[in-house]
Amino acid sequence: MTTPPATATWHKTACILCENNCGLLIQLDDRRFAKIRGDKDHVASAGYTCNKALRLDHYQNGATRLTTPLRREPDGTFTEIDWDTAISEIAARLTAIKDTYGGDKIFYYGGGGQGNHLGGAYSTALRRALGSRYRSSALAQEKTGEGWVDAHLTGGHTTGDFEHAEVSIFLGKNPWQSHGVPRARTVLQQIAKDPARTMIVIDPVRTETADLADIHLQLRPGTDAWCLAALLAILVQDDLLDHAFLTEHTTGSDTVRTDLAHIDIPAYADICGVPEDLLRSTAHRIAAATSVATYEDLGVQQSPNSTLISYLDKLLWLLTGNFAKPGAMQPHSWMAPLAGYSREVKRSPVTGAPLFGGMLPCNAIAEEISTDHPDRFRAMIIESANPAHSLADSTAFRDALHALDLVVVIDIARTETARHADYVLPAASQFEKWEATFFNLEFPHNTFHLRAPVLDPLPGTLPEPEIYARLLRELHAVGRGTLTLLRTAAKLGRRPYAWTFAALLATDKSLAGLAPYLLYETLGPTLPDGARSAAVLWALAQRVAKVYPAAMRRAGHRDADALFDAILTSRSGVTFTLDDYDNAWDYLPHPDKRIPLAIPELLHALRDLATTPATHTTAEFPFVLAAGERRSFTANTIFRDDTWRRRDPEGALRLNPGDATRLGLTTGDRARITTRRGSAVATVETNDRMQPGHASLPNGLGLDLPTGDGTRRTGVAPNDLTDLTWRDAIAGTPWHKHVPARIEPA
Ligand SMILES: Nc1nc2c(c(=O)[nH]1)N[C@H]1C(S)=C(S)[C@@H](COP(=O)(O)OP(=O)(O)OC[C@H]3O[C@@H](n4cnc5c(=O)[nH]c(N)nc54)[C@H](O)[C@@H]3O)O[C@H]1N2
Ligand SMILES: Nc1nc2c(c(=O)[nH]1)N[C@H]1C(S)=C(S)[C@@H](COP(=O)(O)OP(=O)(O)OC[C@H]3O[C@@H](n4cnc5c(=O)[nH]c(N)nc54)[C@H](O)[C@@H]3O)O[C@H]1N2
Ligand code: SF4
Ligand SMILES: [Mo]
Repeated sequence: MTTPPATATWHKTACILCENNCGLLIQLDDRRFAKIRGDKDHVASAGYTCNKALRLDHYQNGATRLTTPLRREPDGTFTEIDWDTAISEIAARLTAIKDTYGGDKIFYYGGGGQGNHLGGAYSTALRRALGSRYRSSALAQEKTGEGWVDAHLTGGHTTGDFEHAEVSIFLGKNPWQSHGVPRARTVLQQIAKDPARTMIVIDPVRTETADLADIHLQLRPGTDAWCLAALLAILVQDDLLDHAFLTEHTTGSDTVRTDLAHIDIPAYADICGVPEDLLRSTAHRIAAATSVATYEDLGVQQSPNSTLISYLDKLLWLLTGNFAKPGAMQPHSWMAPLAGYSREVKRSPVTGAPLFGGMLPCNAIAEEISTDHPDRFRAMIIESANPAHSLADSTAFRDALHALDLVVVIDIARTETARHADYVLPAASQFEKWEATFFNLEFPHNTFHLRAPVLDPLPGTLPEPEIYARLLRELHAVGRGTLTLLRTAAKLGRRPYAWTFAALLATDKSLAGLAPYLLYETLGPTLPDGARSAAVLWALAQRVAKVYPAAMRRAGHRDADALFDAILTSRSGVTFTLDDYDNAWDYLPHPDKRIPLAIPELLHALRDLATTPATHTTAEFPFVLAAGERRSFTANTIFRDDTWRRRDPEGALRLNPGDATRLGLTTGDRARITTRRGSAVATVETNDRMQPGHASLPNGLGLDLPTGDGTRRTGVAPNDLTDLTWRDAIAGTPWHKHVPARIEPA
């Protein structure tokens, strides 16, 4: 790599590896990323990055980038075809499926990863044109249970104010490695240094975050429900509740208290393996704090009883009055909500699985396809996701893909999923197009960052908004007259455009769902710097102005157009809403502005806990395997290049030293892991962070990367080991962190 000249430009962009999307500056050397550093001007990250962002050249210039559409032939091989052929054939086949079976048999998966949600915002128009009704994404294997609980309680997602919290609780969350909390390592170190503040980590593993904690509840894996129920019972039985808050701001607290009053605390302490004294002192510390913030993540959301746990987590801060004040939990605005928040739940057509947040549980997808039920899905469009690797039971999912009449994959690389597609459409990378995420989850100031391209698209690739637009053009989704009218209005200015747009939608309701496409085709071309893909943000800015008018004005935006212009021109992101802690109440959808605490189904599950099995291992499968841990060199399957890893290149199987000795294994040995569903071989790392009986494998390894004549795999693909039936009884979210397994020398 040659050193770029001193005058080389720093391009403003953001990291695409986790939801924090830290602002970055990148210097190019031709198409390579020569230098990467944090963007100090960035509205959210202010210069912060972690170790992973500096390796992004391995994403941009990875060896498996696609540069032409591919079509699978009857003999299984792929032919390179041109874009026009690909678009017309796909449109024809989608139309045939729609006409034969109904558009609702076309299932959509993905629509965005950790860095790219702009394309997904246009996918809704294609789905509308096709009559596609069902969809899912990775959210339906982590956050949908929590979202349903939120829908009942605060009506939407809440976020913790860890910068100011006196007590911070991380429940099945290792922010030192996985982030989620903005500028996580800085914030964690500040908490650890301050003797007045307390960090509580609830995790079976002594994680890097636990190393910084004041209190580590190192429970037995999968027993969080009992642990949290015991903490809540102590709050109730020792009368540590915030009665003023409960009376003024909630309903149903008596019902909840009655259930918690009966809990046998010593028995539950015993089940979760945490000393009762420690649970008691922890509950008292929480109750004494002026503010408490919590973050629950995969350790509980991908473990048994996850929806119940989400409820108990939220009761912990609600019963202690930790809402709508500095350092506590807050609702927040959205540029675009990532999921629906509804208490009412529709069901899937074949298995009747609950569509929490409007999404099919990931573990149910294969079952909705691999059946002869007349309502089975017939086609799947997959964008920005690698479900053949990331969904439970990869074999079952691959079989499901083969049972479909049509699979279209839109990706930058020839992924494990793309290999099973009928058509693969090559997307421009996230640094080659206008991009943004809707991970805008903060309060009191919430930010949004539209990123300009750092370089031109790799020849042969297209941004997703253009791919969706080409399909919609081919489908003749919108009449030419409508488009001409809007184009003319766009030339006259934003005002006339807004009026025309509103008038058209009012006269033809069927156009509403196609709005992103209309905007792309008509407003898009008028936007500066080729920012055509940003057109949909104009509608989202209107939404922000309508739903959060005061918060938007406090953030300095006069109206929707002013916000839209600020988004278009601010290369380090904008604050789009600014609130005060009191404004949190404005976000509650309930007419009485009180939080209804009692959720009957979940109180039922709480009562059942006394008899719910807490152990899922057997003599045959005696270990609990956490299949998919976040480590310093994991990033889902975004990097398709093993050389990005500076450490742990094979993604070791971590084992407690005592277990390893007993099995005759030591660091560097090869061990076979067997589950009810599959088997794999990994390299062992003995690690005293693990407790006996618990083992972990990292997330995102086991990719099949091309060699000259075939593929090569490093590490274990975790979903070779998982099973569709290991899922939450309520939300259907998987038990990836709780896979009964056998381990033996290989
Ligand atoms: N480095 C890195 N960062 C990432 C990602 C990545 O791939 N790599 N992925 C991003 C994504 S998509 C997500 S969703 C987040 C996830 O972020 P996290 O949820 O923080 O990630 P995990 O490591 O999967 O799980 C968190 C913790 O759960 C613990 N755990 C396992 N079993 C149990 C249990 O029974 N109870 C409890 N209480 N804890 C348990 C594990 O020991 C682990 O420390 O990370 C994001 N950030
Ligand atoms: N066993 C187990 N399974 C898990 C987990 C676990 O902990 N254990 N974690 C789960 C979680 S929390 C998550 S979030 C999922 C993540 O799994 P997925 O949702 O499948 O997403 P990623 O692995 O992030 O893959 C993103 C895909 O987007 C592609 N891509 C990157 N940039 C672009 C672009 O600009 N355009 C397009 N079209 N494509 C692009 C990448 O090549 C890749 O194929 O995995 C889940 N699966
Ligand atoms: S914290 Fe997340 S977004 Fe920020 S640099 Fe690290 S991986 Fe990228
Ligand atoms: Mo995730």
